[in-house]
Amino acid sequence: SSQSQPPTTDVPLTPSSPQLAEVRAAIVKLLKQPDYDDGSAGPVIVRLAWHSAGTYDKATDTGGSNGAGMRYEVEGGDPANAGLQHARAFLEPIKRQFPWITYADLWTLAAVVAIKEMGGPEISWRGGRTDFTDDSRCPPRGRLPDGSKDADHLRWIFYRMGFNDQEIVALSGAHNLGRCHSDRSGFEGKWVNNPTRFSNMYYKLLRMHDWKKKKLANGFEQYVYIDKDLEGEDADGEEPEELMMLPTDIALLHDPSFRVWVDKYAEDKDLFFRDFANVFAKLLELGIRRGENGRVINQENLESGYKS
Ligand code: ZEM
Repeated sequence: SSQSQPPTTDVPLTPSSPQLAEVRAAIVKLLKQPDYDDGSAGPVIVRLAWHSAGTYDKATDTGGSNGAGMRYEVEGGDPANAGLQHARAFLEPIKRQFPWITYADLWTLAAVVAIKEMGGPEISWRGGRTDFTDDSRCPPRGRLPDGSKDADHLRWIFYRMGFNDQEIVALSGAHNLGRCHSDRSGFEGKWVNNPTRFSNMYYKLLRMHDWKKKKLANGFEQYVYIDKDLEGEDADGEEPEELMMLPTDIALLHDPSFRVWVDKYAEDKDLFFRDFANVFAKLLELGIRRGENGRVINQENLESGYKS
């Protein structure tokens, strides 16, 4: 049967539980989407999880992945979140099949499963998030990074969440995945040739090429590189692919403290995988308070009658 039984006692808390294994398997199945982008729902799902968590503000202890506030217009309608409705729509059948899992858990778990499926590291994940029942706790707009800005902006945004320079560079390695869409962010193109394969290629390309500033028809400025060997048509008759970097990606290259980590990750894939797994797990836990035995004890969880 396709309908999973709701657990009798509580939401499963550990990824090893049989219920979560079922959800994981269902997520794996839906990742392949031949008619969407580069054939995978993975990248946009990773971005959904990141934007759900990246609203965290350490000083006020607000935002973060608990609540799944992006279902509400006040957060989902933030221009920074344009396009993420596709990721939510991909995951909707899973929510219907496993009604006991919260959106907040599903979005974060799906990203972890997608990264692994795309060849990335195993990332530790813990469940127990609840969903807001109204938009009163949604974070204000404007907390997510702006790709047209510089190193100071990256520090302003990511220090607010509690990350350091090394973690900023490691997190940015997610740009191995997916692409920019001019109708979502205004930027256009992908960072690496195979955007559905998790690797450290992003750092290698960042260092390897002479990135040239390019102004798009919509006025957006990004950096591009066209592989000289691929000019005209290559041996397979494929069009040459123009790769891109955001101004914030290029900032990692030119800031001396960030650059140390770009170099390390370009040269050591295992180190990148380890550091990325750690920092992505940390991202997904921002603002989540857990009591003994791992139970989430955020106020909204207690109010929703979530048993402890
Ligand atoms: Zn991204 N990101 N991001 N990012 N990102 C885009 C796409 C993706 C920044 C940014 O402005 C943009 C992180 C950090 C930062 C992903 C994951 C993560 C796009 C293109 C932009 C403009 C959106 C579009 O047009 O569809 C900036 C400035 C960042 C600061 C460092 C972090 C951290 C991420 C996860 C750990 C992913 C997977 C994508 C590809 C999405 C897709 O639909 O293919």
